[in-house]
Amino acid sequence: MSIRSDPDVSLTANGFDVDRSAGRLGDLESANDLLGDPRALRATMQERGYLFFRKLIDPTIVSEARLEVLGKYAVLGEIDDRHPIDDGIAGDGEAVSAVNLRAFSESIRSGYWYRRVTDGPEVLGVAGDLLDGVVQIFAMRWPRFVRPGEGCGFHCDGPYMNRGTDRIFSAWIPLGDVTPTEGALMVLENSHRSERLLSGYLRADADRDGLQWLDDDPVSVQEQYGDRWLTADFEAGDVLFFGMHTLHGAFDNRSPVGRCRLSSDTRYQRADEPADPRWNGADFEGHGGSRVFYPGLGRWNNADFQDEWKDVDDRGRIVLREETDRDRH
Ligand SMILES: O=C(O)CCC(=O)C(=O)O
Repeated sequence: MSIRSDPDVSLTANGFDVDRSAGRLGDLESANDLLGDPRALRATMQERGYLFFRKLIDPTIVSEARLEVLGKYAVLGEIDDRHPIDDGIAGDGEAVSAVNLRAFSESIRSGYWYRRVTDGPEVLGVAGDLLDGVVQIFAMRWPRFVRPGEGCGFHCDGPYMNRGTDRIFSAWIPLGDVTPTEGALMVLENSHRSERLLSGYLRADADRDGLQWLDDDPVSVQEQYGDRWLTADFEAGDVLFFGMHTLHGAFDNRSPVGRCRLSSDTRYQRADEPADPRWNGADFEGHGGSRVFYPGLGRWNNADFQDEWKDVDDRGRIVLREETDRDRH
């Protein structure tokens, strides 16, 4: 494949090596030539299970969003501002346990430039073409700050999003350049056609059925559900859309310079179809309880590393769970 990732830094996902050979790892194919042709966009999404656009959004808009978000993480010490903030170099995160994480997380999701990216005409336009009607974005938005050493398990979005309709598309948007060694997204080619997923996992409801990540091992996932892993050297302005049945995850962030990966995932559906109450409405319920979306910080060696949602008290401050046997190993 053509990714620029440093050949000396091995690519891993969830700590497992990812095989770089041509039969195992390939490039996402650009769909830029289909922009403005809704029928072709729909047909190609059905065929590929994803649509990848280079520079769908003006990179200067994405850069504004990046600075807006990283500046807020710097306040928590999560970014080391002895380097330029835009470099996204990880800090010690000392303030995380002391602040109101609920208010912090809301401030990221409601930021002007962040919303300009996720709710802008470029992304809504493609979503509208894909869904052939007026679309709305899910009220919940998932900005992700992924520190060196962190990643994301393999899953499909369907079981997490489908209590309203299953006609939903996710958009994964890098907020800045993101190479595979820095934790780029990876989608499994042809997984959206996997009978095995369609007849089992994809019928589940993540919350009612207590789903964990489907798997951690990129090779075993590949052998069971699809073909090559597909990825890219993502650049500011790029957008990757995929459907609820497309299996995906992320490379571990192994940045040799300690750079954090910043990205966003958001979901879009038709405005005239029922919406999943977990993520929609004024006071959406999420995964229940008093929790805040704040993935990562595995070095705290806490069960929350397995979980992207942190328990918080009534002032929004993190409540760490008891360390479990599993965390210790
Ligand atoms: O960015 C990531 O690490 C995971 C994103 C994801 O799972 C999604 O977009 O559904």
